[in-house]
Amino acid sequence: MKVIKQVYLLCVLLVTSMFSGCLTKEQSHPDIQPNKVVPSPQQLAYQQMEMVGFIHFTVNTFTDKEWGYGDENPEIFNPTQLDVEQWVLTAKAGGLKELILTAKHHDGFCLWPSQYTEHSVKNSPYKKGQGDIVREFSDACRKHGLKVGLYLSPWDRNHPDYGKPEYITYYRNQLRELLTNYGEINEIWFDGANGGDGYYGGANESRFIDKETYYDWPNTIKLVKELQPDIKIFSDAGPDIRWVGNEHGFAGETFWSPIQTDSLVIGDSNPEYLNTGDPEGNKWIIGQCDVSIRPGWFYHESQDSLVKSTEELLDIYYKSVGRNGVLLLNLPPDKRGLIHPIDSTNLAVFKQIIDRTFDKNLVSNASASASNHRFDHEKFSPENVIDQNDTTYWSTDDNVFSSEVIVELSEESVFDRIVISEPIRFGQRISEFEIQIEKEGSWTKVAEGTTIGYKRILRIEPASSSKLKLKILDSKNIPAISELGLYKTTN
Ligand code: FUL
Ligand code: CA
Repeated sequence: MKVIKQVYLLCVLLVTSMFSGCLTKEQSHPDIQPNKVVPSPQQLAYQQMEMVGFIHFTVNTFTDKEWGYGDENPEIFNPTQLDVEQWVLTAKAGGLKELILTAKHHDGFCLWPSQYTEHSVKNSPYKKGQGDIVREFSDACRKHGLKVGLYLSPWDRNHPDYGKPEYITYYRNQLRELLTNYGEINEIWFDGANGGDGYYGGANESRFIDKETYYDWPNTIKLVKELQPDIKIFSDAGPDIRWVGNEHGFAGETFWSPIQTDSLVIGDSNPEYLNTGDPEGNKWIIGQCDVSIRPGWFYHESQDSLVKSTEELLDIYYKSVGRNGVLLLNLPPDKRGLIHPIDSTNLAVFKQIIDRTFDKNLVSNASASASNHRFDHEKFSPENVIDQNDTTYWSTDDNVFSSEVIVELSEESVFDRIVISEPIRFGQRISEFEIQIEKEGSWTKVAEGTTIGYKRILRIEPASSSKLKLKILDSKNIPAISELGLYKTTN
């Protein structure tokens, strides 16, 4: 009897140990507890695009204006060499993963033959009134693997009903057209500029609306999501993507993705607040840094000498993508319907420099250690920050909010760019950090910062060392780092 019991116990032990051996890392060590506010999978995919583009094109291109009054004769819209593939290929060569077209700007002129207005391409000489630029654009984007975004200005200086409830019906009818007839739309852009003087069907007057109530945004947002469940909605206040409070393409040095949306009104937000975000925010809303490659959003020949240089574009990149934002760069086609060669050249060279800079991560063959690592388990090992895999991460034991990771390179190397990422699927956590390098046996601080988020890129003077220390000084939750990369710019 005793022997049987012993054999039985042995079997039980064997089976349990066999099973625990089979347990995946996942089951034995669950991931860290996410923050209350995290991005949706759609937002995560959007953030990973890093750079997207804008195409501002309408009657303004032909009148040399930035804001059309709404009284333009559709016959002036006559791009003789329009080539949407040229736009898309230019954007693609520049590393942009999505393009957003101004289907309708404040002048109310529609680039598609909307059935609800005569103020559109159907009354222009373009393709003898048979053209549909939204169709051409969305087809070309998809053909070349870019996501499609559309801008539909809420303010309409042409429409006679602007300011009355009837206009909201008109606006929603147009949204319905755009979001049902053109396939999958990845982003819709709601501009905050609203109300003022305009043509308004011949009334030629000023009309002002109540920003809080006029558009009934909650129902418009509901309609958009019904029509396109995975779409991301941009406005200054979200709900999926937000403005960063300026049109220079600069996110704040401190930049939290969450913001407090309870009392936010679309079209009436506080730029300073949007520029830093809020660690206590109740919603994750991606920061999108919009900027034009030229001084204006629309093409003006007089600005051909003022196209942003590759150096300016690089600075914008570091202040947007490098600060946990997504860069939205505008490329305005000219009267022919083509992006000017100065713009496309500067953009392409910018992208080549980015690619060259971030081609070789100096941490390959490095090793990493940390002052604390969660459960001393490999799932949270400091080695995970140098494995060049976004999904693996280092983290600390519960209640350890400050800690440090040391990366030791296989040989002394020169670097001037440091890239750090948090695994933001668990939320944004780190609020203060510094970087030190070892030089002749002692540590020197070379960079410091507050937030990290999806990606933080630090530009430093070229430094030569074989050891680097990332010190997390403060964090809103136990810290986690998915990647740390070191690079050297080249000429
Ligand atoms: C602003 C608009 O008024 C500009 O014309 C442009 O479209 C820019 C992206 O947003 O609010
Ligand atoms: Ca990793």
